[in-house]
Amino acid sequence: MGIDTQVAIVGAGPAGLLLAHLLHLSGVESVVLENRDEDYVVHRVRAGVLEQGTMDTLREAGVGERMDRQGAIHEGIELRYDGAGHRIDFADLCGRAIMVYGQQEVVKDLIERRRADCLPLHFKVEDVELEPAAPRVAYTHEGERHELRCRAIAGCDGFHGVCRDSIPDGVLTERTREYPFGWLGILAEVAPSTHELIYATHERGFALHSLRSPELSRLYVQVDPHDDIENWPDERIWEELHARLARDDGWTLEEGRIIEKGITPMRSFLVEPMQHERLYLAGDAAHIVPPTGAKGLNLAVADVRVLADALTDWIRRGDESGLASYSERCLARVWRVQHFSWWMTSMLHRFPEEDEIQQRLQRAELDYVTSSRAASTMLAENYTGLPYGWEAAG
Ligand code: FAS
Ligand code: PHB
Repeated sequence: MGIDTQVAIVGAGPAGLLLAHLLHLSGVESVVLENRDEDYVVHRVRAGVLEQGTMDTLREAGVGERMDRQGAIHEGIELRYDGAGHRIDFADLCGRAIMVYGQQEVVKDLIERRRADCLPLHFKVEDVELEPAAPRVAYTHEGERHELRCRAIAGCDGFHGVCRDSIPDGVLTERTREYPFGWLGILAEVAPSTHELIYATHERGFALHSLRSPELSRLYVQVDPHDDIENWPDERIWEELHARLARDDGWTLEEGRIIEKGITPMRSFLVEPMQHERLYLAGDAAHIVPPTGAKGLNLAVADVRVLADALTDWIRRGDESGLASYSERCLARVWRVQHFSWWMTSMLHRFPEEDEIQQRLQRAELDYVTSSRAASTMLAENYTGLPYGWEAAG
């Protein structure tokens, strides 16, 4: 039976687009299918922090030039509580850094490269159906029904996609934890009031001051996950940010016009395994982490690095061992990142049902992390991202 492409990739987020590009660099053909239109995909405001490994991956793949020109290298973050700031110095503690560069910019760079390479990327596809065993993907595009016969399918369609759900019941084990809070995120037209990210915990709740550019600030406050954004006029958002980010030395937060705001629920989620037949899940299609550790996008990159190598070894060299161990290799990192994201979230958020002991335990953890080199090194090396292959180091 003939095939129409070697790999069918469902989803044009960071996972799908980067996978397509890495496969192309290895001489493996793919078709990317996205159900939204391009404008939606390139304007969705999401992650903002790239780990050292993600930076290196984009540079090595030849799609990091604008990131290096427009992104900002950060060598630390601040933890803020009780009116005092405590810097976690990544460069000193682990010799690595992060890059602040919006996820939508990464997606734009990857789409631009896909176009420049004249490779198939279809937006606004509908009714995607897949058969992991065939393998084939059927979809409707511009009013016509199509079928893609392929060697493998990459499910990169995010948490709400169709790929994970196309796996029969009983194959996957789902692990999930819902948190009793969400994040209200804003994008504000104001120069950031800080040069580095500030993670603040306060009796009123968590707050984060992140950045997007010299003119754009990205900020978050912890809210009830079922709250409605209509209950949050701009004035109320700024009031909470001022209170939760306050520092005793007179530091001030500058306000600006809010051009985007929304509430995101918070969960830890993953499936085991991350594959079935010739369908391989990557990124949010396979796992979700609370954004406190700035890991979601970076974990997607780590998955597709493994998947691109494994698919190339099989398709180009007939070596299927990488695909056979795909889930096991990815899940070692996924569980480490799940733990780190849970740990950062638990240390910095207020829990509705928490008691005095819980609060004192949190404070003890924060005091230790901000005073012990060993404890702050653990935070630094996880936040900047453990080296690829760490999981195999044993
Ligand atoms: P994505 O969800 O990005 O991409 C999946 C793509 O598949 C989408 O374009 C979708 O339209 C498409 N798709 C879905 N169903 C389809 C179908 N049936 N057919 C075809 N295409 C389909 N992570 C961080 O590290 N820091 C953050 O601050 C942060 N903030 C976030 C805020 C929000 C509101 C959300 C939802 C997530 C946030 N994340 C954050 C996590 C986020 O960045 C993800 O980890 C990252 O987008 C993962 O990339 P993908 O796996 O490619 O999934
Ligand atoms: C962001 O800039 O959007 C961001 C940064 C750090 C996080 C989460 C989100 O932990």
